[in-house]
Amino acid sequence: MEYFTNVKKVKYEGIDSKNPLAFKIYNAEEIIGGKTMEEHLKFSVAYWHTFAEELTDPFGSGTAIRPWDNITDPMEKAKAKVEAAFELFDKLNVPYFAFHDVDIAPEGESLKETFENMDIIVDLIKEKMETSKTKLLWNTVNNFSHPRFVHGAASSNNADVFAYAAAKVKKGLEVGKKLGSQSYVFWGGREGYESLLNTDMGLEVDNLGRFFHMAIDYASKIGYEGQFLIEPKPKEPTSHQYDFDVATTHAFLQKYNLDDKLKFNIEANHATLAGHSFEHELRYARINKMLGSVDANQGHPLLGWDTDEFPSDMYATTLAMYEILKNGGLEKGGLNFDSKVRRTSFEPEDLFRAHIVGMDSFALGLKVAHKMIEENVFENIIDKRYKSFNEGIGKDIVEGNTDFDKLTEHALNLKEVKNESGQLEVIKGVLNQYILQALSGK
Ligand code: XUL
Ligand code: CO
Repeated sequence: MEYFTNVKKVKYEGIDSKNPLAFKIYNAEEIIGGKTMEEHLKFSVAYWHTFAEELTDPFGSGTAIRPWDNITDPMEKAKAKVEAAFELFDKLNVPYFAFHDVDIAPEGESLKETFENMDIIVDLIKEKMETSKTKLLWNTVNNFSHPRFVHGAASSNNADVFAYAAAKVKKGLEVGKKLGSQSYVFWGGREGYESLLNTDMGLEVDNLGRFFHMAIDYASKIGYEGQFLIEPKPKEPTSHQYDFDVATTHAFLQKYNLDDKLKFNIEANHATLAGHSFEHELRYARINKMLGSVDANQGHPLLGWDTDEFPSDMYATTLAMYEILKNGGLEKGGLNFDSKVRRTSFEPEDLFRAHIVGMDSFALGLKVAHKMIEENVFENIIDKRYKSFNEGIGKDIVEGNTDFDKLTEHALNLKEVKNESGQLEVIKGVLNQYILQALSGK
């Protein structure tokens, strides 16, 4: 059965196309620097936003119109969504998808029944994957929505909840192994606190560390080979999440000897909620060799919450692709659209239109970033700006051949301290030029 009857296979029509159901820039087979766009970008559809999202907001109920709306039995609905999902993956020609356990199968009366429901749907997904090009980028479990997780999961005050969360992650790793997920993601959900007045922060954070170690041990026990990823987010739903941002989470991973076992899954809107730019979080992870994957979206500049918009800001996608290319790609990660259509974009076709804009925006970012790296644009600017560290006293500093006595002697002998302009406006103009050139097909 066909679910999205108004959409045919989406094609690349080029920059002058006015068809909202065609790619303007993303041309999967086009070679950029020896790899196809598809290989560079590794796009992934998020099952939750695409097949489980009803488009509610804090002030209103769901508006989404979906082809499976009239199916009432939860398991039948879940099966229909799998069929619809693989149709969408095929029509959009996306190589990956990602899900939480509860996105794909309904929870049962007991944990046992929940696992049984999941087994049925996982078997169906496995069967669909056999004839589809689309692979599982990552899977995770939702240890935050159900009321049992009201006080958290691995950082809950209730040990039974800790055990329940562990059982779900154990199952998630088994599912990941069965479907060959490239990575397994931990997003903290409610791993944080509402108030310090009733919180044993030391115990909660230690328990989180214990939880990760047990998950890693179980993965090696069953031979799961995916990359573990942790996804920082500063707040929401808690007022403070323990995995606040990359720097905070890096310190947590180092403290609990986990920094060689996990990498980061970085989400644009989480970066901005933390008061950082997307590229800041990517850079921080990259320079620490911890950049694993990306949740591609963007926030609304005027709203203070996680709006998860589809990415359309070409500056952000260019600077993100710069970091990703400098990282040598994302290995077992990819660009997962943790993005949802606006509540006002409620038609089923909007799911396609929105992914197309996101894919085109990142394809443009890839083109621009690749050309700028090939021509050493930022590298030349930065090399020149730091040239004082290549000789004389600067070289002594970076090589560890000096001390405060020698530095003071150097400073006392200086006739004047000369600085040069950083020319940031010129640099932004150069970035504009590269974006405009890429848009005009140069
Ligand atoms: C929540 C969020 C999650 C994670 C996976 O803000 O980003 O969807 O990506 O649990
Ligand atoms: Co995310």
